[in-house]
Amino acid sequence: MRGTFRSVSGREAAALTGMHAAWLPDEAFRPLGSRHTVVYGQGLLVATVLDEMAIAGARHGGTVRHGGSGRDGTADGADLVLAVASGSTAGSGDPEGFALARRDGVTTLVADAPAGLLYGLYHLVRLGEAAFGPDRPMEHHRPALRRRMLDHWDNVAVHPVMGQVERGYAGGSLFWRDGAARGDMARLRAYARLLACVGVNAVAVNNVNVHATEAHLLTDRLGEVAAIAEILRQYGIGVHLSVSFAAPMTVGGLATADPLDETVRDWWSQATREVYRVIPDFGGYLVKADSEGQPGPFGYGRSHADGANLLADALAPFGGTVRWRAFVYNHRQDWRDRSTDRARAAYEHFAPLDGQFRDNVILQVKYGPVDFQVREPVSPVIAALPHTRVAVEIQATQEYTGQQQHACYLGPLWSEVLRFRPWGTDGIAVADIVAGGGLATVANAGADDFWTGHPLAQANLYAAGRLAWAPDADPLSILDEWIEMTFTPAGTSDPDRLRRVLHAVLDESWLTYEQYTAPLGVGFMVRPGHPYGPDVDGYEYTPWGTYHFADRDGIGVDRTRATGTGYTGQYPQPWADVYESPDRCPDELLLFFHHVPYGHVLHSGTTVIQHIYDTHFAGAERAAEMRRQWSLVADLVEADLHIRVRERLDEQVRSAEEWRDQINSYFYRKSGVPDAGGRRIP
Ligand code: GCW
Repeated sequence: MRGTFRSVSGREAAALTGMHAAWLPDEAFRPLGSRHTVVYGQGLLVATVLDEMAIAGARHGGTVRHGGSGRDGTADGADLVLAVASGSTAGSGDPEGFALARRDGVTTLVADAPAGLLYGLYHLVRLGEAAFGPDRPMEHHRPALRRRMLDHWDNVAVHPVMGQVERGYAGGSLFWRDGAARGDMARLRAYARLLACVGVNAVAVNNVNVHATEAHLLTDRLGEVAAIAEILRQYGIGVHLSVSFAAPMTVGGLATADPLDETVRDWWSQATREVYRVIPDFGGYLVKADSEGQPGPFGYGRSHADGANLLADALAPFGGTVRWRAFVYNHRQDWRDRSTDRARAAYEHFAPLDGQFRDNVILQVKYGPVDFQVREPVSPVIAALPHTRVAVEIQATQEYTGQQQHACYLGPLWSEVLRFRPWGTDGIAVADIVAGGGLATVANAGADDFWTGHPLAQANLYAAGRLAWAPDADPLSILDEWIEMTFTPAGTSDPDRLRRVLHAVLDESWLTYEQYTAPLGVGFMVRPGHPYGPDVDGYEYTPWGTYHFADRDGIGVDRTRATGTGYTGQYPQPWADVYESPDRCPDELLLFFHHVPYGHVLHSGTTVIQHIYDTHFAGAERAAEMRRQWSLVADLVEADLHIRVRERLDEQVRSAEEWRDQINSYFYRKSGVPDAGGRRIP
């Protein structure tokens, strides 16, 4: 029995659309595709599993049989059994989980629900032949985070400044093109399949900055959203829409968007009812309100709880969720005003509202208090609302981490965030706090032939999904998985060299990027607007609230309670005191929390100024070494992929040298302190 659609394999997707396969190349299915498989269960996602297996079987010589809706207990000559068995004791108790065992030459995967079967299938693909070796005792798998979301900042109409995708570095949008739906369903299906493979179960299809055209997706252009939902549904992914708080006025023609106004409440109820009529499994709304020019409840003297609850009430009858972003701050700050601290803003706005949000509100918080910098402390907001569901937001699109020109594997950064324990070593971790709210990742894929512009940036998309499923996973093991699933090294003439080089390029690439850009957690120092490349004072006298305060004596932002902005007081103990003290504050965050003289000695034993010189020389050298490493695998990967990465590494090396020289020169000129190593500072 087959579904009414046919899924596409990696190679087919590439042939259909001219795109390169990402992870899940056909070869990855050989271990499964060469087996005799019986599948039990019914429903859309079971049909997807059957399709995957049928294609793999046809390619690799195996067979697949649909055993019907219920498992009758026998494997019937099969060596792989994939079964949905509701209420089964073998199940995991989670509709997305599965149990796996191998006995007497039969590998059996049992899920409570079809979604678990699909995730189990991709788990088997990752295991490869290991799933068919010696007996395996029963293992249970389930996602640690319930909601594993990708937020696309895609515009429908090309925005005059931000383009088709805001902060998009991967070609156009997979969903939209020049004001219309892109309509490339084969590509969309291939994308959905990649996402399901890493466990993503929710996608927002438009930018949180909702412009005029995009506002209509909620109403008269809902059909275009439904067409996307139709594809994503086949891979267990629920569609979400970013909506404008002003929609009742801009698309509804009302005179107000006041959340306490009855006509406004009715408007949202009606609009939402229509959404669910057209898309019954619609996920919910994502809202950026009162932030960077977006409308919100403040305009009516109402709170963000009033605003979020308005939408939550409209969604509740249908089981939908409103994701309300905590990214609210004054972007028209006077740089002369030392009492305002952008880092404090989200906590000040939201912590007092704890307990006031409806159950179907998720407060979506950026991982750091400022804005997706290469190094920030974990946002204190995550720990400040015990009675509110909280999600943490990370940025796969590399706005501040090299814009997919630079190789920068962010798995280790995100892993640190998810493992951070706001109440110290005995307390729970961020991953525990967000178990219900989940992880939301600003997406980095687009219409680019390699999906992500920089082919190695695929690793970030992969890791975002896998870390949401298993926040404790080692990010370097995730990288191993991605390498195996993408490059099938075993199929090349020198698997070890290929693996070694990919690790040499990516393992420490996040720390390398940190080394040659803004030092010790101080952030920014980028060109205003597009924020790429160095500009030490680029944001220093702007209204954006992102300052470093360097003068001839020292650098850094005093965020202490004793003498600074008081931001350290937003943390529970022990961090409130650890960050308060320049002696206890971790080196890598020193300048985020403290203004110190250039001669301040770090725990590492070196002075701040010497650290700046050393890391910038080292970072640029490491970028050059990444490029050298990559040159060693020209014979092991597709030629055009090799060239694309090489071109990007050329740019990374150039840019890293530019960063090195601008930062080093700037601080040498400010401080007058020479480099102890006597190296050339222009
Ligand atoms: O970092 C900033 C970006 C904006 C973005 C904003 C946000 C979508 O520069 O482009 O807007 O964050 O997260 O809302």
